[in-house]
Amino acid sequence: MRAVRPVLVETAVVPSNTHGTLVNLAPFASRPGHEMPTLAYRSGLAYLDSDEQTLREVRSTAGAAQASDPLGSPPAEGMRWIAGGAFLMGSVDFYPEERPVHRVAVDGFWMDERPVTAGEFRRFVRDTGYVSFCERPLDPADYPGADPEVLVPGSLVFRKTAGPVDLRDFRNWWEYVPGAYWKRPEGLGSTINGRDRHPVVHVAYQDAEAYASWAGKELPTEAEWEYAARGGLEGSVFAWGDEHFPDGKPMANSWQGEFPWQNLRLDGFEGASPVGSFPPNGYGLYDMTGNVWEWTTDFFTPRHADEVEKPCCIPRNPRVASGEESFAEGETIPRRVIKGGSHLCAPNYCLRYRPAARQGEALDTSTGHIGFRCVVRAAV
Ligand SMILES: [Ca+2]
Ligand SMILES: [Cu+2]
Repeated sequence: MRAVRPVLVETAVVPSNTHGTLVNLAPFASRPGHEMPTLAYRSGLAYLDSDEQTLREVRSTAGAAQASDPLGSPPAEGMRWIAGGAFLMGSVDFYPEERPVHRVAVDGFWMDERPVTAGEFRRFVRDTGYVSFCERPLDPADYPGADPEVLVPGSLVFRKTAGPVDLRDFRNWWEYVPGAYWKRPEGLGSTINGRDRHPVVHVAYQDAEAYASWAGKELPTEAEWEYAARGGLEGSVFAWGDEHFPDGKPMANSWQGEFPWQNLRLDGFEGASPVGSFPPNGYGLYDMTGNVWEWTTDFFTPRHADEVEKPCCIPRNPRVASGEESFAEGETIPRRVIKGGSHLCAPNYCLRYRPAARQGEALDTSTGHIGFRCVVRAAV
């Protein structure tokens, strides 16, 4: 595996995109980015960004990943052994919530090579009769002041706009669609026919958990997810290195063009793509970035833990188990971390198809671009 030097971008630029122009990163530090709508907007609450924080920049090197043998054969088909090791988690070059860079160690684990697909989720539902979160009626008590009309089962569906819109208001492109759920991704009348190999979407956190436990698996922590997504490349911008489109080749399903109206599809896909449509990362994992966001078990925090100075004290298998810091301003539903960005992430709006990128997503919220994959931890 080729190691790439960490890019500590002083000049605030990323490698050239396919048009050969440089994308200035300075605006990203202050942009809200791909803020996820949450159900709170039903009650008319304005979404407010937390202020950018002045965060300490920590630059240090992590210990090299220690290779270790997988313990036995894969616990299920389509899983990869990710040998444990230490790595630099986070980034100082993009959004404030990715800071500071700090060393973290994780033990080895098995990870799904691909996001869970709609076909796999269908098997789970057939086997268990599971009713997903967004198919269930909503309790008006949980949404004080909400219009009863929107308190019907449904999910958030992306609608491409006819032209440029105000990027500060996600309601310009997200629509709450009654009847939308994993099997009807665009609402009544839509189906997943022909999309069995697409990642399952419109899954809330508890749906991902329910699937994982049915499969005898678990959801990854944010640290495990990011370590795996980096594929052994220390400090790289993307899961495959530092070039946006190496040799002009798209490496993930993102959005090229001006979001949310102009989708140039240079990667071949207008929306989600069948899992495994792009090359795997250094650990043999597909679609870690782009395509759909993936749930992790950690509660969201507006920033990472500080770097510890002493190597003895590097956090091992860290978890954020308390939701206290996770709330978006003015909201009452805790948020967990989602990773990897999606096919809706575009440089003009949200450059989050990167291992370090992270966002909080409310536990009661599902959308057409969030899915998940599972892990199995080695028995200790
Ligand atoms: Ca695309
Ligand atoms: Cu995004």
